[in-house]
Amino acid sequence: MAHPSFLDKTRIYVQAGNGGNGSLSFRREKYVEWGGPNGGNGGVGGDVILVADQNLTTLLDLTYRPHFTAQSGDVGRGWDKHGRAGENLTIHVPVGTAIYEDGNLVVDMTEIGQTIVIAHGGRGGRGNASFKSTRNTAPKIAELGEPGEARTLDLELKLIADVGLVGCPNAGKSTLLSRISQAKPKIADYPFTTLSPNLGVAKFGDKTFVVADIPGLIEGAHSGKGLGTEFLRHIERTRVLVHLLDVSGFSGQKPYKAYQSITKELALYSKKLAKKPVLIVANKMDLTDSKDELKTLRKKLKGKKILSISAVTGEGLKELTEAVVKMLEKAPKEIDVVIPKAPEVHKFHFADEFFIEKEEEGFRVKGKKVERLFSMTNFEQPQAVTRFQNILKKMGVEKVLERNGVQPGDPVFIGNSEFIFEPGAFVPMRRYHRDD
Ligand SMILES: Nc1nc2c(ncn2[C@@H]2O[C@H](COP(=O)(O)OP(=O)(O)OP(=O)(O)O)[C@@H](O)[C@H]2O)c(=O)[nH]1
Ligand SMILES: [Mg+2]
Repeated sequence: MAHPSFLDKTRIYVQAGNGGNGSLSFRREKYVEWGGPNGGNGGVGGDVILVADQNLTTLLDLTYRPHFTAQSGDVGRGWDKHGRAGENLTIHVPVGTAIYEDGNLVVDMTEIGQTIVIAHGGRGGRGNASFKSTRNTAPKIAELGEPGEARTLDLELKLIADVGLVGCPNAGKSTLLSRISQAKPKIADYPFTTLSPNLGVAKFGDKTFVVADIPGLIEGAHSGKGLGTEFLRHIERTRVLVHLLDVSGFSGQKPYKAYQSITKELALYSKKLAKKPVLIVANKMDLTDSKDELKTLRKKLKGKKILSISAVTGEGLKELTEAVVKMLEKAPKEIDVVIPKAPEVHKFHFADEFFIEKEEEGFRVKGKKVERLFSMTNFEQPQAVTRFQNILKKMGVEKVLERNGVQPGDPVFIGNSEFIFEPGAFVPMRRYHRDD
């Protein structure tokens, strides 16, 4: 099970369905000149949903087709007919995929069948029937559907291997992998032969385990030296590490020194790595000086268990796989805890419903409620504009703007539109276009 062109990162674009527009319609009946309003509501847009699927092992399918759009809701119609909801769109990702947006972790898809709505469909706009009141018995107002959420997501699939092979370049990691599994990694007598991780499935008796062979580590790997960091994260989720040491003396580096520097690198990279159970393995025992070097190493490591093998002749490999299986039986299963991110704190946060930001050219009103109200208002309808202005006023947007020094005539931005501030009103400057 070799992964020669191992692919574990991709970017996708998801767009939830827009809500359908509400309908503006009046009953027309014989003998009744003006019937009541009967415009139905628009349907809600479909969500984009992610599901962790154990049958997938790469992100390849998503790379070929990175745009995903859920269905929009239908528009409402006269005779109180509501629009149909848009269908959800489900995207399957491999178990173990981490989802990021703007560099922040959104969710870790670690469990089989784990499901998350990653982009919410827009609300359907209300039709004019639902605006009927005693004060306004013939409302000429219908909301637009709310646009569905759109997100750009970075997906990262961490290799889920049981065992991570670590060691200096040239220690014989790839050779070992090729001997205990079907994998056929590149092997050569120079450092950094392995450029990206190789996976292999090893067996002992009826037990199997997945081994990840990563590029050799050097001092400073945790801070990006060599090929280090890029690949250390691949072994962060392994349950056991095999630390391979070249004891032949040919490398020029003493095995104990190599052991120390790699152990230090792992600890500097993450606490998680530092805590993993490690099996120390001396390799290249077929070479002449190896026995002496191993003796010295044993002394320095004072009683720590060290297995000795030759990845080339196969000596000691059975004992090695057996020891790994035993360690895996004892090692706890990885339990991933998803820590929810603390919500971002904005500077001018006055209320949950909205906040004001000073921009170069004027002020911007932000916030879920305000932005939703904005996107669902049809600015072609005078009654809708009045309603928009009234709601902003009731929410206290005007007061807060004034406290921040807004003057009559100043531009105020909401969503993709500009308004001119006047006491008691936000006068829309430009027509609002759905596709701006
Ligand atoms: N004599 C002898 N040579 C070995 C043994 N294991 C590996 N080698 C040799 O050591 C060299 C490096 O082996 P690799 O398996 O490529 O080493 P690696 O640790 O994967 O190296 P990088 O990928 O560069 O980090 C090759 O020439 C192998 O043939 C062994 O047990 N005995
Ligand atoms: Mg290698």
